[in-house]
Amino acid sequence: MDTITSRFAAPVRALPALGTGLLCAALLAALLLGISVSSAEAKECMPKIREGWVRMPPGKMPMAAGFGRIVNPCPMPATIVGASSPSFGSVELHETRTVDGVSRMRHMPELRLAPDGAAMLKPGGMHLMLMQPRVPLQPGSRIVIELELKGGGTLLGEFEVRKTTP
Ligand SMILES: [Cu+2]
Repeated sequence: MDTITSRFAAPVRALPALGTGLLCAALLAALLLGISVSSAEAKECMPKIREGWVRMPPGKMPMAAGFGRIVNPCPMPATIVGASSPSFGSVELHETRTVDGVSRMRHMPELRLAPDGAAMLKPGGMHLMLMQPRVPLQPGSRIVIELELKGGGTLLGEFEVRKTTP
């Protein structure tokens, strides 16, 4: 009698196990399809502007350059597609290149940051071209520059005005 009971009991015991398996499959599917979950996490992770500074232009030049480091600590790539500042009428991302011994600047329509990557903005390389100043630049003062990210979102950076390269 005992043997028969256990024979019948076996499939019954198997049912909860099957149920757990289905639940696991459902969870796995939710994880695999959980694109909304991962993008919500990605939105919380944002690139950051570090050690921002603005070089005081010589004399009364109507433009200045902003430098610093843009770091992307996120597992997703990020692309900077624009820049602005309350202190300037126009801000552009530029790259300086020496072609045939002549230093030239070119407007960069976008700057891509790899996951866990960084971009260095420094004299002689990439920089933020700050044009049409709305206020006179003072050494030691701070300027806010906003970088626009592809797909929405902005990065706020503080840039200290300095007379020379640190
Ligand atoms: Cu420039």
